[in-house]
Amino acid sequence: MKKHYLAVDLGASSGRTIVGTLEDGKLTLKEMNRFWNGPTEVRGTLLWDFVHLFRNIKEGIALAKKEFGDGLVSMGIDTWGVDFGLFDADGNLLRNPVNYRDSRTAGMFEKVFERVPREEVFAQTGIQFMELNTLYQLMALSLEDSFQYRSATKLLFSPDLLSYWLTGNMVAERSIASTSQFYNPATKDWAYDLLEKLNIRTDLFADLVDPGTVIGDADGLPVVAVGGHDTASAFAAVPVKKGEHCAFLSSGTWSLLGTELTEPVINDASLAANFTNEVGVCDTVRFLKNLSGLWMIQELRRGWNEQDFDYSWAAMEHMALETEPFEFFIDPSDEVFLAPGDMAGRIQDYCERTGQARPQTHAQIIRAAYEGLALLYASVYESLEQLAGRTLDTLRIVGGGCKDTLLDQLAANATGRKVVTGPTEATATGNLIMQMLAMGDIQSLEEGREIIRNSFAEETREFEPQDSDAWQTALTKWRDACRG
Ligand code: LRH
Repeated sequence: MKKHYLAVDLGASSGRTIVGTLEDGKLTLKEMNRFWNGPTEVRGTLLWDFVHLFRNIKEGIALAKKEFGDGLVSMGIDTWGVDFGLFDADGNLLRNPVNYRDSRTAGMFEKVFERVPREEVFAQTGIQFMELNTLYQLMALSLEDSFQYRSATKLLFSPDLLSYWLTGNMVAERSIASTSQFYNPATKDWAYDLLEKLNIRTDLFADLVDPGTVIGDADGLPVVAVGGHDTASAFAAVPVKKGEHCAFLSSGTWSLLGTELTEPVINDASLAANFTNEVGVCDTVRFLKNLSGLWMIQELRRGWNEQDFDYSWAAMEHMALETEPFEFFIDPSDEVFLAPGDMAGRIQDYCERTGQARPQTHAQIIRAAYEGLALLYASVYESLEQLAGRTLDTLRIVGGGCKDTLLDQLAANATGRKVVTGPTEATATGNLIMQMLAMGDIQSLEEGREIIRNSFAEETREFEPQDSDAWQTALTKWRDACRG
C-alpha cells in the first residue's frame, strides 16, 4: 500500500514542499512547490518574511491534498537553525523574525563572556561559538530592552513557529532548540543557569519535545515535529548502516562537517577546536563543525550576474578547472565573508591582507573559493578524527551541494578520503523518515536509512582521492596563509 508524507523544507535561500511516497520499502519524491526565501533589509535590519513562507506552505499542503487526498498521512517542517519569533500573550507574532546574518549580534561575544566565561558557556551547552547563535541574538535584545522583548510571552524557533501557525500548539522541538546555545544536552533542558547569569529571560520557552512527536493537526493533517533543524534532518538521511563509522558532510549554503555519536564530546579540546554537539533525531548527537559552504560561491555568482555576466554553475566550475591550482589561499569561514555583499572584492582584499598577491581574474577568485573550502574540510577532518577518537575512512556528502562534482572531487583530494555522495534531497528525506517513525510506519532510524539506501542508489557517486601529495603541501601553505 502506498503512503504519502509531506515535507516542508526551508533553507536560507529557498523553500519547498515535497511529497514522499513510500511503497514496498522504497521512497519516491515529488516536489509540490518551490519558493524564494531570504532576508529583506528594512531600516537597517535584515528581516525574514514568515507570512510569505506560510502562504507557500499552505499552497503546498493544498496541492498535496489535491493530488494525494486521504493517502496523505502527515506533514513536518524543517528549517535553517538559530532564528526565532517572539509572540505576545494573545499568540500574535510581535515582529518579523530577524535574519541570523543581521549585524545586531556584533560585539555580543564580549558582552556574554564578560558575565559568563567562554569555557562555562561551552560546558553548559557544548555548542560552537558563532555570533549568529540565538544566545547572542537574545543577548542583543535583552541589552536593547526593547518593547518587543519586554512584552513577549513566548519564543518559538522557525519550524516551531510555522507549526504553531498550522496547529495552534506551541512546542520547542529539541534539535532546533539545541542550535540556540542555551540548551543543555546533559540535563536535556534549557541552560537556565547560563541564562540567569546573563540576565536573559527564561520564561519565554515552550515545552521541549523530541523529534518524532505529533504537535497537532493542520485541518486534520497531523503535523509532526521532525528533526526541525534542517541539519538534524540531513544527518538522519545519511544512509549509513548501524555501526558504520564515517564522516558526514551536509553540503549546501553551509557545510556541516562532522559525525554521528551517541554522547556529546564536551572537553577542552572540542572547545579549543570550536566544535559543536547538536541534538539529532533518535537520541543521536551531531558532533560537527559549522562551516561556510557554497555561500561564498553563490554570492560570487549573484554579484557577477548582477553585473550582467550571466554565469551558470557549470561555467563557474569550468573556469575554476581551467586556471592554475594553489595560487591563492583563503579561509571561507573567516567572518569577513559572512554577510551578503561584494564577495569578489572581499576575496581579493583577504589575499592582500594575508600577504598574498591579489587575484585578478574571475577564474582565480572562483578557484581560490573552491580550494579554500576543500582545504578547510581537510583541516577540520583532522580535528574531527582526533576529537571523536576514531578514524573515519569515508566522507559521505549529502544535500544539494553534492551535485557540485568539482567540490566532491576536491573534498576527496584534500581530505585524502573516499567520498560517497547522496541523497541530494537529504533534508527533505530525513524529515520524511521522522514522520514515518512518528506515524508508526517504520520502527527505527536504521529502517529509515535502509529505505533511503534502497531508494536513491542511482544518486550515489564515489570519488577517490587524487594528487594527495600536492594537496598535503597546499594544506600547509593554506595554514600558513590563513591561520599563520
Ligand atoms: C544550515 C543551518 C546550519 C546553521 C545555519 C544557521 O541550513 O541550519 O546548521 O544552523 O543554518
